[in-house]
Amino acid sequence: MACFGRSLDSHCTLALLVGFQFAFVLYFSLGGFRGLVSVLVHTTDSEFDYSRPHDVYTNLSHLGAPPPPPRNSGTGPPATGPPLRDCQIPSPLLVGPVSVHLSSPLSLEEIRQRNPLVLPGGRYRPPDCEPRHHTAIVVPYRNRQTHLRALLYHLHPFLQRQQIHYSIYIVQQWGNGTFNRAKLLNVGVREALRDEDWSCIFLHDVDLLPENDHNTYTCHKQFPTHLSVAMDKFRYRLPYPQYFGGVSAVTPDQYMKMNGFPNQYWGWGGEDDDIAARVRLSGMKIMRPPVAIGHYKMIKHKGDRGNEQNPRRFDLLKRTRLNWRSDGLNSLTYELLSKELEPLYTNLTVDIGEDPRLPPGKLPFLVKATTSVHQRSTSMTGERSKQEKRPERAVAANTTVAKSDAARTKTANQMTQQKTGVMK
Ligand code: UDH
Ligand code: MN
Repeated sequence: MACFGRSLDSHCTLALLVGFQFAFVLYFSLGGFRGLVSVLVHTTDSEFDYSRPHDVYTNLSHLGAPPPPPRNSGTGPPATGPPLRDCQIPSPLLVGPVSVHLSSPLSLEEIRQRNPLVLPGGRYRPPDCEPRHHTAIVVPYRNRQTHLRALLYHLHPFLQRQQIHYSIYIVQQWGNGTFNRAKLLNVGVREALRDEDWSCIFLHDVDLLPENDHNTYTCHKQFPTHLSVAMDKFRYRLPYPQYFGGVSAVTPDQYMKMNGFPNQYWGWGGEDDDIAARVRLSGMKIMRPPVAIGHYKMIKHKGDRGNEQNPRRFDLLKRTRLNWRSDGLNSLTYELLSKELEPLYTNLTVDIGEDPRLPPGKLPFLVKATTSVHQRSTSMTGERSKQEKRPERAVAANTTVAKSDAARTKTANQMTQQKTGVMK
C-alpha cells in the first residue's frame, strides 16, 4: 500500500534501489536448488492458462464424507474409528486458475448453502483425511460488506480444495475513528491464537481474490511469506521488490520474532512497508510463490472514509529501526467488544482506540451503522457517548464466546511473555 496509488517519491525510490538488491539476494537464496528450480520453471504464465479458468467451486463434490465410525459394542467410551490417513500433498483436488467474479456476490445465505461442510465461525477441516496445515485467515475490516461476500464466496471453496484445516476471522474496527489495518491484524493474530494453536496465520485484505489454487495457504517454516505477488491492479507484477501488502503469512514464531506489526499507523499507507522492514530487522527474509501462481484480482474501490492517507507514514517508516522492538505485539492494547461465530466467519468487533495524535477537538468522521458486517441497526453518530455507541457485549451461549479460555490461551500468553525475548 505504501508506494503505490501515487507517484514515486524519494522514499519509494530508495526503497526500490534497496529492494532490487534485496530481491537479487533473495532470488538466489530461496531455499537452495529447489527454490531456484521452481523460480526458473515458473517465470512465465505459460504453465497456467488463465484464459480458461475453472469454476471456483470445481471438485467440491469430491470432498468425501468422514468414514463411518465402527459400531460400538456395549459400554465403554464411544468408538472413534481408525485414524484418518494424512491428506495428500499436493491436494489432488487442485485445478489451477479459477474464475473470479468481482461484482454482485451471492448473499451470505446462498454462500453458506454452497459450502455445506463449513462450520459456524467459518471453520473447516477435511472430512476424509488428516490435514497437514492449520491456518487462520485474519481479515482487517470495516464497512466493506460487498467485498466481504465476494471474499467468502471465493475463499471457502479455494481453501477446501487445498485440504487444509482453516478458519476465517473478520476483525472489525468498532466506531468511526481512523482505520488502523496493522493494529487490527495484531488483534486478529492474538485472538485467533486464543482459539487454536494455528500453525500459520494469513493476513488478508478483504478485496483480494486468489486466482490460482496452487497458491497454497500454508506457511514457510522459517520465513514470512508474501502471497499476493501478482495483482491485476499492478499488471500482475510485484509493484516493488519489498512490497508486502495484500496477502501475507506468518507462523506464530515468526510473528513473535518480529514483535508483530506496528500499532501506530493510523490511516492509509506505510504499515505494510513497516512490516516488511520488521521481517528484515528481526533477521528474516520474505518468501514468495512464483509470479505465475500468485495471481490475485482486487475488487476496484475508492479510498474509504476514515482511512485517508496517513501523512506521518514516511516519518514513521524512518523510525522503524528504532521502534520495532517497543511498538508491536508487546505494546498492543485493545478491547474485544464481541466475538460471534457466524456461519461463514468469526466476527471480532474490537475497540482499538483512536489516533492519539488527532488534534484536540477534531472529531472523527460521522457515519451510520458501521459496526457490523450484518448491518447491526445501531445508528452511530458522533454525538452519542462512547459507551452508548458500543455494540452490546453479548454473553449468551453459542454465538458469542467469552474472551479467555485457559486451555486455549497458551500461545497467546506465550506471546505476551515473549516480550523479553523480543526486546533482546
Ligand atoms: N479496510 C476496510 N475498511 C476500510 C479501509 C480498509 O475493511 O475502511 C481493509 C480492507 O481489508 C482492505 C484493507 O484494509 O482491503 C486495505 O485497505 P485498502 O483496500 O484501501 O488498501 P489499498 O492498497 O488501497 O487497496 C488502494 C487505493 C485506495 C485509494 C487511495 C486513494 N488515495
Ligand atoms: Mn484495496
